[in-house]
Amino acid sequence: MEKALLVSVQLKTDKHHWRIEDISAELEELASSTSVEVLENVICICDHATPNYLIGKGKVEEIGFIAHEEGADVVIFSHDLSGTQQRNLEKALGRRTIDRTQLILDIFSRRARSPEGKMQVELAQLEYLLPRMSGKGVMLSDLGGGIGTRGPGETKLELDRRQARKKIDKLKEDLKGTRQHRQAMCKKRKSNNLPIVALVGYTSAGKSTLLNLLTASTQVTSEKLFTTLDPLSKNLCLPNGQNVIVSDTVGFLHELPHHLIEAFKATLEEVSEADLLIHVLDAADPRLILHNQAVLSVLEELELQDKPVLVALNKIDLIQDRSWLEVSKKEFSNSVCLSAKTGENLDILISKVTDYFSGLMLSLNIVIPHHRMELVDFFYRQAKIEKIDYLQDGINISLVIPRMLFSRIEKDKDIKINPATLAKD
Ligand SMILES: Nc1nc2c(ncn2[C@@H]2O[C@H](COP(=O)(O)OP(=O)(O)OP(=O)(O)O)[C@@H](O)[C@H]2O)c(=O)[nH]1
Ligand SMILES: [Mg+2]
Repeated sequence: MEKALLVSVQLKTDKHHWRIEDISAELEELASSTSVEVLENVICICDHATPNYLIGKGKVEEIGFIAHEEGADVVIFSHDLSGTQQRNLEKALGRRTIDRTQLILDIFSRRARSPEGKMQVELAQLEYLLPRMSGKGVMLSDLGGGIGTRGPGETKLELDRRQARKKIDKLKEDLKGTRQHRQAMCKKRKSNNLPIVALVGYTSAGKSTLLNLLTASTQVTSEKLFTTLDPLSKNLCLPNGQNVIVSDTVGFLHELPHHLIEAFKATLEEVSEADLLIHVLDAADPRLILHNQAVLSVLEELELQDKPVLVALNKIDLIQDRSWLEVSKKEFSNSVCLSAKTGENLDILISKVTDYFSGLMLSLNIVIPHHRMELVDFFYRQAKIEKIDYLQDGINISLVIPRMLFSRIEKDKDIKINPATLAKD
């Protein structure tokens, strides 16, 4: 296992408001989510970035000394480095030096499972690396392998600039194809008229655990960051009989590297189609407010800030002082405190989701002819049937349907809607 020396950097000029303790804690979590052994985490607070080394020369020497003493194979910076800074640091420290983006890309390359996920990660890696390859076209394998030099599925990224550009074009082309396929799938679900609820939130907030609990599925969960890269959608039947699709998504992160935002915009299409977002927050994490801000800004970047949101303040089983929850509940309007692990208050979440969608429901009485029996099946799947009578001149059904289904019913010439039930609504 590679031995890593971490360097957590806070610049007074940084735009975010993360304290150095939070920056260094997150860097450790990220590093532990890949396969390195963390030796030490050096803290570095500077006024501003220097063009050659990011941090001051004296600090670089100190880090070089520690790296040597402890036998580090790689040095990982919490801050993004320019190509020049990275090359200079590597020379000065005498070992491979990578930045936060490379670390995150490394985690993503390990986790990507679906062909699309792999392509997206590889594209993001190449786009990140291209401007950093030297003019002659240094083979990446010259870096000696290890963290940050591997493509998805453990393949080595062995390319010169020209090849990298070609590969980027090819990946973009291939991704277009898979994207069209996914859009078609998404449209199909939409045409089924099933509302979509998307679980969004900071990485490790408990989205997949909540999906598993809600829909009795077996999505992989772990304390490591970015466990889920491939979105998964499952059916959930609400207590009022209505079916909805619940979608798990890739976790967000503060200052999510630009390349990844671009790469995962497509994966997050599911979120853009969603009728309701459940924002899962780890309420037991001291960085709760920072995580919330980070998620809101990613949503904004994806232009999804106007979607209706229900906040799930998760992991309350870990919170001893419950009075604190009242405070955070005030902070987050339309929220539910729950535990996806123990199931506490899951019923409240479900009833909030149900309430949300029942506002969008319509009660109707209709008559359909006997030769359209397939409609009965359809309504059993898509609506809640309250009463059904098989009469001589047709099947009389009282049912509650999602409002968005109404236009489809209205268009069907065979379905007769009892006007009295319409007037009532
Ligand atoms: N104690 C406790 N642990 C929880 C709860 N919900 C989730 N966890 C744990 O938190 C860790 C992360 O959970 P996941 O469901 O994988 O989180 P996620 O949001 O899907 O994370 P990514 O896929 O990495 O974005 C796992 O170790 C879970 O067991 C909870 O309510 N209480
Ligand atoms: Mg997950």
